[in-house]
Amino acid sequence: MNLHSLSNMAVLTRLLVAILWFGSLATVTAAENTGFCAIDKPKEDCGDSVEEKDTFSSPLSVRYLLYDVNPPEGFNLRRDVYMRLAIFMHRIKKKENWRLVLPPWSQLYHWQSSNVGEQIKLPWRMFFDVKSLQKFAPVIEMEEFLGKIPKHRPAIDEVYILQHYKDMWDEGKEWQDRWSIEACIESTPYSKSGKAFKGPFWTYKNLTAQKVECASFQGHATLLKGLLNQSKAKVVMIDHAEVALHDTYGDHVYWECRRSMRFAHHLVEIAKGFRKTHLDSSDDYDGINRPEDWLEEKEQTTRGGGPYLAVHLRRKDFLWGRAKQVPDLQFAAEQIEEKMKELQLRKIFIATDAPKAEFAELKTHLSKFKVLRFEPSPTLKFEIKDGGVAIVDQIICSHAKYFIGTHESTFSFRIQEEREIMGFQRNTTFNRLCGREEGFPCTQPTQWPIVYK
Ligand SMILES: Nc1nc2c(ncn2[C@@H]2O[C@H](COP(=O)(O)OP(=O)(O)OP(=O)(O)O)[C@@H](O)[C@H]2O)c(=O)[nH]1
Ligand SMILES: *[C@@H]1O[C@H](CO)[C@@H](O)[C@H](O)[C@H]1NC(C)=O
Ligand SMILES: *[C@@H]1O[C@H](CO)[C@@H](O)[C@H](O)[C@H]1NC(C)=O
Ligand SMILES: *[C@@H]1O[C@H](CO)[C@@H](O)[C@H](O)[C@H]1NC(C)=O
Repeated sequence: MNLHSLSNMAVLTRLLVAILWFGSLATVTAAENTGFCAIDKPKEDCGDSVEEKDTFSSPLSVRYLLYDVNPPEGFNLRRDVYMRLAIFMHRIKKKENWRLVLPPWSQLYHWQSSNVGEQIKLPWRMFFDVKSLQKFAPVIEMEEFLGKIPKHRPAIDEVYILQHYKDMWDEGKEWQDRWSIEACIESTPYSKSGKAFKGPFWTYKNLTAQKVECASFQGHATLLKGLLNQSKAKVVMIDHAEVALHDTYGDHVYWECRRSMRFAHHLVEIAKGFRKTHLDSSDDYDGINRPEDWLEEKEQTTRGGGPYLAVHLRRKDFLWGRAKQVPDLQFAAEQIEEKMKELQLRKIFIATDAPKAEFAELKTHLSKFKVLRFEPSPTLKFEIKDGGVAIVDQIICSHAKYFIGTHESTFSFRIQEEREIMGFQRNTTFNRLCGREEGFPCTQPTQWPIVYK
């Protein structure tokens, strides 16, 4: 990466990040009112005066749904769990006054950089455009929720830890939607301390809950309605929310929710800068047309894309977790070279969690081509953190003429979805590298086509 553009980019990003941080509270509060608007109504019609008069105990006032996910899950699986709950909230938002509180990002297993400051309690606006999310479901950031709770009570009334039924895998057991409050099957990280329960709570040490119970659960996110109905609590938290399944995977509501998950502007701008400087790519040249507002998106076909091949090369834990389907560097390079010749391209963009030495080795196998990786300056990396770097990688991959992912990586899946939204031809999107044992060619990923209403 050339130094001049790097420092320009760093300055630009610092500015953007500063705006983001200092403007944050105002932005979230202003945006909140749109949370309960019907999507088709003009903004002025939906000022939510109930919320403004809200005292915490008033019966008219809103209820809050908090959630957390199995700790080892990665960022991109967590995005999927968000969708299940957001779609549930979307379905009930006209009838019930819930807010879904966005769980801050804390201590993800894959976020291992040591020189980027503490990676805990990171708000969603560092990664996503929260206003855009709010056009689909009534979501708010954790800090806004925290600002509303009176200090004299435990912040959370009731925690329900979802667990699978013990007999779920029993033979002959028919699948049916069901849930029930039951004894916890496994030990939980919650413990009583005085009158209240302490727990992980996204690393907020001062948060407590009044009640913690386990709920055996088998079914779709909408089944949570029953659980919420039997409770009068104002603040309910669902832990292990990943146990609840998608209502319908891949229908038009799924895709509306997915389209509302626009990335934070500052990350899109960083990716734009990189594409322009290093890959001769911009939406104009590449024939990519994406309205500012996801509500205005329509079905489209893109034949363009940036003049580069993008590869998501997942390494680290996938090397033993998916040993058969993940290629060694030499074999990955062979597959990439073959595709480069076919497509007659000169530049390769690699998104990877590989350490520097592995990337350097890969480059030696591909010396005929220009091989690039997004490497932010220390200052920029400090600001956007591991999560931001990964998103910039995803944005750059999603704009390429041709994309090759890694077998069963949710990181790759999210890129494929992004490309579906932009309307790329499916044979340029649903591709993956083959493991050496499988040989080349190998079974390619299932296609999940985008659906509009
Ligand atoms: N910057 C960057 N980070 C990556 C890349 N691939 C993986 N990572 C990191 O590793 C994490 C992988 O976890 P997920 O996002 O859940 O995706 P996954 O590949 O399905 O991995 P598992 O959750 O472990 O199954 C990402 O969130 C990133 O933090 C990459 O290409 N670039
Ligand atoms: C807990 O601490 C956070 C800061 O870490 C603060 O924003 C919040 O208001 C506190 N909440 C309560 C209930 O004291
Ligand atoms: C939840 O309660 C509401 C009204 O209190 C009722 O209309 C609805 O049918 C209930 N839903 C479930 C799933 O129990
Ligand atoms: C994808 O398929 C279309 C026809 O369905 C074909 O015209 C096009 O060349 C293919 N693209 C690639 C990169 O294979």
